[in-house]
Amino acid sequence: MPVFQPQSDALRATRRQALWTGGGLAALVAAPGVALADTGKSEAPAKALPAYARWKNADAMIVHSANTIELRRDHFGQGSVTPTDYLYVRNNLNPPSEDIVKDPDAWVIEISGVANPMRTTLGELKRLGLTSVTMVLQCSGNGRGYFPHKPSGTQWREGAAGCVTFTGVPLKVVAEALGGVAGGAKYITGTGGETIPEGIDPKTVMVERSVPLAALDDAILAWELNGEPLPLAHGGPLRMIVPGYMGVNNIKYIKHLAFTAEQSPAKIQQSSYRFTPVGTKGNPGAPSLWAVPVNSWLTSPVQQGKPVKAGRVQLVGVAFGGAHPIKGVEVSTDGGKTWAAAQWFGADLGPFAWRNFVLAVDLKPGTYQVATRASNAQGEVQPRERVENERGYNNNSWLDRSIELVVA
Ligand SMILES: Nc1nc2c(c(=O)[nH]1)N[C@H]1C(S)=C(S)[C@@H](COP(=O)(O)O)O[C@H]1N2
Ligand SMILES: [Mo]
Repeated sequence: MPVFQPQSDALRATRRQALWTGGGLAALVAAPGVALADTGKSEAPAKALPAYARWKNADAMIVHSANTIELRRDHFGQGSVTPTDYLYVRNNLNPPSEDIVKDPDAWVIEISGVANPMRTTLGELKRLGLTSVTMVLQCSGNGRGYFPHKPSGTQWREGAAGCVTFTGVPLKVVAEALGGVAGGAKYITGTGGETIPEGIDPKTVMVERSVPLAALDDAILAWELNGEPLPLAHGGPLRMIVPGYMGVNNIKYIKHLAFTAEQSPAKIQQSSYRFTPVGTKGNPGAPSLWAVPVNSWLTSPVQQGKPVKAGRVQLVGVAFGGAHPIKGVEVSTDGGKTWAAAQWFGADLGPFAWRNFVLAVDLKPGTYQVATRASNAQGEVQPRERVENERGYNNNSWLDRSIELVVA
């Protein structure tokens, strides 16, 4: 039985980190007893990976807590797909026991809101159909660490995101096999398989999310990640995947999938993951964290303060269009005064994937403010400023992610 440890806001608040200083942050975290600028509290030595994610690449990850693990900005690499041991982890509750991935085909899922509701197994789902999608998986709080009002929650920088391939059955095929979606359904609602402790109103902690029925065109029930059985850390044995939607909508260890007339009554749907002005609580009337916004960031070189050799420099990064395909990305070395189009490199893995880009520049010794700005097929362009909001969601400001490059 997993031990229940809800991540209270108070708990998370104590984990706030010092202002980002590139490699300097790692040094701070690694040094015991260093006082951090914004809390005055001392941070323990770098935390170890939790047991369920021990196989992650420890050098590549920042362990904020047992349930929040981020990829370091200088470890994104230059491949088109994020290796599974480099993919961030975010759990709202402790994950279920590792036992549930021992016999994946035996996993039971209940499907309702169709003409013929039923309980079925992963083994049976595998007989229905097969598809793959490569897509950006990103936490709504990615970039929260830049918000000046210090929203509660993990102070992610760039690394609560990855581009990965999920394989499974199209949800549409499942719905058709069960006689079609019931009349009046407006949402697809998925329920996570975590054990809810007794004595707590399940609605306050359960991970149950609803997305608009339109997502049925692309949604899948997935059992493979990057060509391997889906590990527990990423929602194995079975996960609902909703390409183009923020991380939270991709329900891990899904045990119930329902086509519903209303959105889930769970707190995580009704008031958490809502976009509200600073000082205002989440509420059902506020926009839900669904669509992924257009975004990009430099991934190399990003060692702030560590000089780069003068001459030819390859500026490398990732760019994605979010809910719409990526169209272009520009790079500035003068803090956004002038921009130059970067080149794509690597594979184009479809409308929901990110793409790697490079711009070769000749730099004389000096200090440069390097920024990247993506645009998508919908005509949306990454804004200069973040849109302030209470919980620090959806940061796609190019200014926040710009870096100071010292060339010597
Ligand atoms: N069952 C369940 N599904 C979940 C979560 C969770 O806590 N429980 N967290 C969500 C959030 S907030 C994010 S950002 C992603 C993280 O996916 P990852 O850990 O595979 O990177 O899973 C989502 N799906
Ligand atoms: Mo998230």
